[in-house]
Amino acid sequence: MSEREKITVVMDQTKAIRKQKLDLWFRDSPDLGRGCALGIRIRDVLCHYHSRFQEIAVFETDQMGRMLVLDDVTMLTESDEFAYHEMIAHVPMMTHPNPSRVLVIGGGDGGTIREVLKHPGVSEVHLCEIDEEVVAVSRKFLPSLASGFDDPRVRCFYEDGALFVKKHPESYDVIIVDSTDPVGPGQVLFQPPFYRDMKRALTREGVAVTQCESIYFHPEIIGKVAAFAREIYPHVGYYHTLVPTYPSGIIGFMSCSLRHDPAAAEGMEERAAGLKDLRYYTPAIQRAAFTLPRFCEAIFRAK
Ligand code: SPD
Repeated sequence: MSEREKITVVMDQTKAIRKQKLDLWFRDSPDLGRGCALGIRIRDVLCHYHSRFQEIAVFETDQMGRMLVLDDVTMLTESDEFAYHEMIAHVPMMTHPNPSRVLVIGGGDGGTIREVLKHPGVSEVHLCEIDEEVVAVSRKFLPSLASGFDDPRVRCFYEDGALFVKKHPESYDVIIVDSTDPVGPGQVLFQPPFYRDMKRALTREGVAVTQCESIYFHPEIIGKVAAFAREIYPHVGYYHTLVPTYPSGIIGFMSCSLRHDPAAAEGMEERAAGLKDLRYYTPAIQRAAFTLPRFCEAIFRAK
């Protein structure tokens, strides 16, 4: 049976489930959530199948809009994705004084690209996503996220992100790693060699930002990444955003900058005034997001 035929079978099964009008709940994987898992009520299964790389599902939730799930892990819901995508994109974009060439690794749903394209100086955005199917699913079921894929400045590469950065020295002003969690193939994106390769792929005033989990559930990961990142980059900081449908309701990012301090970048107010349709990001939030609670400061600074 071909991949496409298998998808059709699964779609038929999900249609049968719909007809039964069951009380369906999606429960996030508890593996990376200290045994806690958020439940979200599902109204409909819009798509569910295995790509070459992972299990992909899109649900219509009861009250949180559509939801993208990869390998049982919540990637986004339409109701709160803005808080994640605005913060992963605008913080590095504002830290660099004039970002033009941008690389997004992962992020096949398109939410990060949508935000990057709001910056008028951007000339090229490269998306390196290992799984072409994530882009296809997003185009079909999540049009409010996928709007940037048709922009002429965007070019998609369906490759391994860790190998891609190695091949592009001194190429990008900003690199954004919008990855899944450090399990399976995503693990290399949380390791020192990848951080060193990203540094080589940045231009002189370059800024890289990586998805770096929750201060409540993943202190070991954050502490480990911060420790090796500080040996590679002159300015390293950890900042967070509030996303109710992620485990613990909070998710953070490691910011690695070659020249500029993201908590003290200049000219942000004027540039932010020109960005359309912001719902979460403000320059004041950018500065404040780097201020960590006492217990987290200790994790971040630990060797
Ligand atoms: N624990 C899940 C983290 C998921 C982060 N990436 C989400 C992709 C949204 N563009």
